[in-house]
Amino acid sequence: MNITLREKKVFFASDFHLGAPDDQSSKQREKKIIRWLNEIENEAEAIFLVGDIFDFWFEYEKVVPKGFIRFLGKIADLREKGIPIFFFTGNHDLWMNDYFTQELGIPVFHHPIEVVIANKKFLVGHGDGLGPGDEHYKFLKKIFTNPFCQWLFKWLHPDLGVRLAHKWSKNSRITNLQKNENEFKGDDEWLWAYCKQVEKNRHFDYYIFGHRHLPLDLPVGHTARYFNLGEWVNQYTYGVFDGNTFEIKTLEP
Ligand SMILES: [Mn+2]
Repeated sequence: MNITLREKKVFFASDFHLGAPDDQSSKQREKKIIRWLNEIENEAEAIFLVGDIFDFWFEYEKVVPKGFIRFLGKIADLREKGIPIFFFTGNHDLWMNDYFTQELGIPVFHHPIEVVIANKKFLVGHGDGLGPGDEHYKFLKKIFTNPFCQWLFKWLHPDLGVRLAHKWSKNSRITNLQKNENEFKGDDEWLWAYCKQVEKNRHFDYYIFGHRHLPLDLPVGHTARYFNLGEWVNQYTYGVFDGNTFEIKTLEP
C-alpha cells in the first residue's frame, strides 16, 4: 500500500476497547473518539485503527453485536467523505470478518502490513503474539483462531456467546491496572524486541503497534523507531505522521 500526502496527515489509534468495562464508561469514551474524529477529519489523508477497537466483536452470518452506533455512523460518514480507513484486528476483536469491508469499504487486516507513506516505510499492526514470550496468549490465540472452535462458538445463541465473551474479557489487562503493565519494562518490552529482530533483516523507518496500552517512542537500530499508540480507556493517545515526523499526541480534554 502506498499513501501520498497532499498537505495532509495520517492518523493512527488503537485499543479503544469499546464496550468495556461497562456501557456507561464506553459511551463516554465513544463520544471522545467521535470528537477526535471530528477534529482530525479535515486534515486526515487516511486513518489507521490498529486493533482492539472493540472489547469484543463477533460476526455471525446475519448478526453483529449491538452498540457502537455513533462510532459506526461516524466512520461511515468519513468513508463517504472519501477518507480511507484501515482496520486491524486485535486480540479482543480478532473475529472481525468482512462486514466492515462490505458495509463501509474498510479493509480489515489480521496481520501487520507494510505501508509506504510519503516515501517512508512503515510496519503497522496490532502486535499481539509477536516477539518473544507471551506463551499463555499465543496458546489462547491458537484456540481463538481455530476454525472448529469458531464454528462451535458461532452456533451458541448470541445472547449466551456474547455474555460469555464479556465475562472472559473482564480479566483483560485494560481494566486491571494493578497488573503492573503500565510501566516501561526496558529490554523486556517484547514488541520492541520484535522490531529489533525484524530490523536486522529488513529496514522500516517506523514500527507502529498497539496492544501494549503504553504510549512509547523508542529507537530501533540507528535509523528506525518503534511507536506504541497507547490506549483510550485511560490515556486517549494517538499517532500522527505529517510526512516528516511521527508523533504521539494526547486528545485535549
Ligand atoms: Mn488492547
